[in-house]
Amino acid sequence: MSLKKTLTIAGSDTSGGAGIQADLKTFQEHGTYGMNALTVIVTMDPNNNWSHGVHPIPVDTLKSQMETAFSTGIDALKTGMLPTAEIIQTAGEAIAASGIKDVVIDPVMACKGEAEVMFPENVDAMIKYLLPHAKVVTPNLVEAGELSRLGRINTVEEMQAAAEKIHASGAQFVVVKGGKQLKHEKAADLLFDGEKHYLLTAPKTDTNYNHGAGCTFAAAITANIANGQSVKDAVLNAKIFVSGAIEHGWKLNEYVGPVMHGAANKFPKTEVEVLEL
Ligand code: PXL
Repeated sequence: MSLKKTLTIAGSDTSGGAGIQADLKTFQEHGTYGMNALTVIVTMDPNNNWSHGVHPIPVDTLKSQMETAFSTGIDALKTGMLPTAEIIQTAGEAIAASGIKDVVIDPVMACKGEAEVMFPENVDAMIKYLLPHAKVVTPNLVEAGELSRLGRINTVEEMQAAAEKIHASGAQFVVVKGGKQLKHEKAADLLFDGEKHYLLTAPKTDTNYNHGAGCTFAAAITANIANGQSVKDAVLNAKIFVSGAIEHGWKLNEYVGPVMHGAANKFPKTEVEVLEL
């Protein structure tokens, strides 16, 4: 028996909830074979409020990892935290040269709870080197505002406008995640396929234990596509998966509560509604 091969080009979250840890756990839950090319190691200081240390991996080491992984014949890949413009360019060029089409870009710009340091050159590099190769891109509201150059996004209408601009930069499908900031009675995400907009809604979970939700969502989309689902089904099923993970989020310590990555496969499934706008 063989398995679909899924790759994450992303950072290590030493605390285990986000980054490659979330991706590999999520790949496993979806029955795909997970591999990774590491871009950065993120540590957390227990003596200084869990503040994050960011330790990029040398570009040549990243290139060697991607060469290893690509040589095996990857079915689908995702990207996560790419800490510098040089690493974004390196990853984007390698993905383009690989010819892999099922590419999910999670345009991570900052970790939740950390000051939102936005390096303008990273945003420029994502637009130039990643979006043209994205089958799916999954920005949150802040990231969608940056990638679309529209600035602050607060409403579903603004999510639609941002999705259209990001699509025009080359991403085939755009998923704008409403998250907690969106003023909506449901947990709402927008899917734009280049023609139609769909709003995906699930009941809101009142929790702070949602660390790693974005990575888990994008990894589930990647695995679903590798398993042969259409992008629309992949996104819908990934939302069901991540909603379960968030509902069962838990307290790791006084600083962080990760999602429970495998919850959707253990507990009753969350209902997600799809509305064409
Ligand atoms: O949640 C965004 C994220 C992605 N990747 C890595 C992280 C984080 C946040 O902590 O550490 C490696």
